[in-house]
Amino acid sequence: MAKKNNNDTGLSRMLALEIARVTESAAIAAARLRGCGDEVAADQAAVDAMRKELNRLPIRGRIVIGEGERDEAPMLYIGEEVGQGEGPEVDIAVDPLEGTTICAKAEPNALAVVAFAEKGSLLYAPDIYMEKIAIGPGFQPGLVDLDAAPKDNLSALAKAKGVPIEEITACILDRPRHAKLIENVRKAGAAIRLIGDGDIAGVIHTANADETGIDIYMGIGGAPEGVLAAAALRCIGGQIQARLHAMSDQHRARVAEIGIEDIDRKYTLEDLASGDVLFAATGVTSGSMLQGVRFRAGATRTETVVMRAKTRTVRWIKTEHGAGQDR
Ligand code: VTB
Repeated sequence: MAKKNNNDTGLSRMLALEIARVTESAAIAAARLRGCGDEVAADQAAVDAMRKELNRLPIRGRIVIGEGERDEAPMLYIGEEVGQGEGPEVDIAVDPLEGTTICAKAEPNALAVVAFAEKGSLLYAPDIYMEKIAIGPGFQPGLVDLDAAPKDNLSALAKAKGVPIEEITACILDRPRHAKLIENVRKAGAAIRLIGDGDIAGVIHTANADETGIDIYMGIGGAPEGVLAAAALRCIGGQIQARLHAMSDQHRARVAEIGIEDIDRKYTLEDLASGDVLFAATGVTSGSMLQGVRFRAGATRTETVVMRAKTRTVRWIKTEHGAGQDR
C-alpha cells in the first residue's frame, strides 16, 4: 500500500509548528513595550518582528489581511509577498498586535495573531467595521442570526443550552455604538462581559464557554479581526455570521474597490475562511486565553495556541526562549 502523504492536500503540517515562531516573536517584541503608553511603538515592534519571522519561512506567502494598504503601511501591507519565495502558496492574515491600547496600558488579553490559509480561501476584507455574532460548537446551524432581535438570539441560545437567559453571558466591545445593543441584552436578562478591545479573543471565547464563561459574541468590531476570528473557529468549531458595516462613503468606496458587490451580504463561517487553515496566537499580556510574555533572567517565556482546521488539532505551546537566541 502506498504510504500516506500528509502533505498532499491542505497546508504543510510543518507549518503548524513554524507558525508558532511567527506570533511568539511578535509577542515578545510588543511585550517589551507593554505598559509604556505608546501604542504605535509597540505595534511597530510587533510588525517588524513578525515580518522578519515570516520571511524565514519556506513559503510563497502573500499578506491578504494586513496593516493596511501599501501607501499607508510600509510593512505587512495587503499584497506584500513574504517568505523565502519557494514552497506552497499561502494567504496570510496578520494582526501582529491585537489590542494595541490594552498593550500600551498593560491590561489583559493583548495578543499577537496570524492565520495561514490555502490561496484564495480567506475573505479579502477591507479595513472597515463588521457586525458579528458568534457562538460555540454543538448548536444547530442558524440558531442565532444577525438579523434577529438580541432577545430572540439569547433566548434561542439559552433554550438550546437548557439554561435560563440569566445564565447566558454575551461578550460585547465597550463602545458608544453599542449602547442600544447593551441595553437590549440587559433587558433580555443576560449578563454582559464588556471588553475594551480584542474581539478576536472575544469570539474565540465562545468556543469554550465552560471555561471562559462567554456564550455569545455580539456587536461591531473590525472586519480584519472578523476574518481572523473565523479562521480560529474553523479549527475549533462554532458558528459566526458577519456583515460589513460601512460608516462613510469612503468605506463604501473601499468595499467597491476591492470587488465586493453586495455590501449587505451576510457571511457565514465558510465565506470568511474556508479550506485548510492554520491559526496561531501568542499572549502579549496575560488574559483569559493565554499567559502573556514573562521576562526572566536568562529566559523569556511565551504561551501560544496553534490550531489547524483540517485535523482540528489544537496545540498549547509553552516556550522558553533562551538568552542565546538570534532574534
Ligand atoms: C475591535 C477590537 C480590536 O479594533 O475589532 C476594534 O477587537 C474595532 O475598532 O482590538 P474600534 O476600536 O474603532 O471600535 C481593535 O480595537 C483594534 O484596533
